Amino acid sequence: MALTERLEAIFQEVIKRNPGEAEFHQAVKEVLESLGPVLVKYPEFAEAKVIERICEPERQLIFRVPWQDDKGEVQINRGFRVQFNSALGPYKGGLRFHPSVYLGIIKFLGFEQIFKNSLTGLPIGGAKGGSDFEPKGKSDGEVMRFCQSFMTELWRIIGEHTDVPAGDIGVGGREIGYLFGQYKRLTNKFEAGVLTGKGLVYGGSQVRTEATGYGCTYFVEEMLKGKKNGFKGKKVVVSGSGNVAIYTLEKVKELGGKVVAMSDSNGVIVDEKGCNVETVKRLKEIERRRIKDYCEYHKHAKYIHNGNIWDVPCEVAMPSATQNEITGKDAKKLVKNGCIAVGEGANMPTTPEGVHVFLSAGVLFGPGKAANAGGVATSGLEMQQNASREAWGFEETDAKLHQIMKNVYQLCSEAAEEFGSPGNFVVGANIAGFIKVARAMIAHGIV
Ligand code: NDP
Ligand code: 2IT
Repeated sequence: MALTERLEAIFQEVIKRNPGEAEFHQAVKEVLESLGPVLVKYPEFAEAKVIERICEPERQLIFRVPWQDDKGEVQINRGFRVQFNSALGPYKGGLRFHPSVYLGIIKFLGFEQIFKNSLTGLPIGGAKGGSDFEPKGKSDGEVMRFCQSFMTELWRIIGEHTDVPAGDIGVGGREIGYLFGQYKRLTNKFEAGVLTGKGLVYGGSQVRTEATGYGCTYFVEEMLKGKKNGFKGKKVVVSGSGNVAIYTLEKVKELGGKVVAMSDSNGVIVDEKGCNVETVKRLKEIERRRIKDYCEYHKHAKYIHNGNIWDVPCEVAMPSATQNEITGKDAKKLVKNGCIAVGEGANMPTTPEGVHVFLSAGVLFGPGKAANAGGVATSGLEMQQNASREAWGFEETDAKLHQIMKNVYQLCSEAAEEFGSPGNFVVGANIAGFIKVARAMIAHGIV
């Protein structure tokens, strides 16, 4: 979609002010492309320069993270926290540890987080952080020392009412534990609500581990239901084999679908009988091994080194690894092979060309900021439990997550309809997420 003159000018300014941050530019452009009709209906948003303000993070911290490896050698990484928007509540969003991390990645994730968090209906603002640290191949001791050093800077700007980090790529239960331990030590406070994704024994919430994958599957189920369809008997491809992918696999299977392929950054496994949940969990969550090793336990499965997972035919695609993993070419291939629905478990996994291919072909397309909102939503539920010193049961928490995902779908669907793009959940998610934040920002005055 073309941008109106005003939105184009805003976008050009964003490029100028944030040179070299391609992923951030991409995420901003996608949102701005949806906002034309919003500015027509609400000229007060333009007048108060809400969009210009929303594109500028409220605060950005970049810091040195020195640590010592097992050989005693000093290592230096770079840490980030971008506190993007606090109109709806304390800054909230994950930490990513991956060698590809730089400011542009953290800003794209933080920007998307604003609208995603708004869609959950919970009182949380948007943020993201992380480091170019590579956790793969590191010992527990190295990861712990890194996390302690990272928190030794980060603790100054976070807090249960200020900014509440959680996990993302490379940051799971182990890392959150080390980060929490160091925060507690530095502040001399057991402030459970400062981080989410904690272990169940020290203030974590049931279902947080499962939440993003379960939530994404619930979202796709809603899209399919809208077409009088469902997961039953569907072939599904889930990229990645980390936290989001594993619990997508588990829930898809529960709903009667069959996940025939998964991956990691080295290759793809294809199991036409349906990927085995227990094997993937053991390999990835406990033993921290590669997806290729799946074939040791399931001899009929195939491993394709450096394969392209989107070549595997499926009816539902659930990209759950990383940004820009589905290109325009991949999307065409998926459509040709009979794909009818896409649920983005990852953040921005489809390139703009890919999104265009899916939408033009009438594929049901659940964009990340809606489809993967279940993770942060359950983080919001963890914050509620911490604030009231309660611990809800699994079923109760899962029911709340399920209801939130239905609401997110409804919000996207209604906004798409109201603003003239029925069935386009990209437009729906951007508009519904934006309007609430914009109203709060206007209420707060020029801040
Ligand atoms: P994990 O670290 O648990 O798993 C990431 C998976 O994706 C691994 O299989 C990894 O393979 C693969 N992957 C990561 N980067 C790349 C890359 N550059 N190229 C190919 N494969 C890659 O992370 P999560 O499952 O938590 O996150 C996956 C996605 O979901 C991310 O986009 C994240 O932002 C998003 N997300 C996560 C949420 C959460 O609650 N955890 C919530 C909402 C969204 P390898 O091991 O080889 O690196
Ligand atoms: O992208 C995301 O929404 C997350 N990584 C989860 C953030 C959170 O605060 O739970």
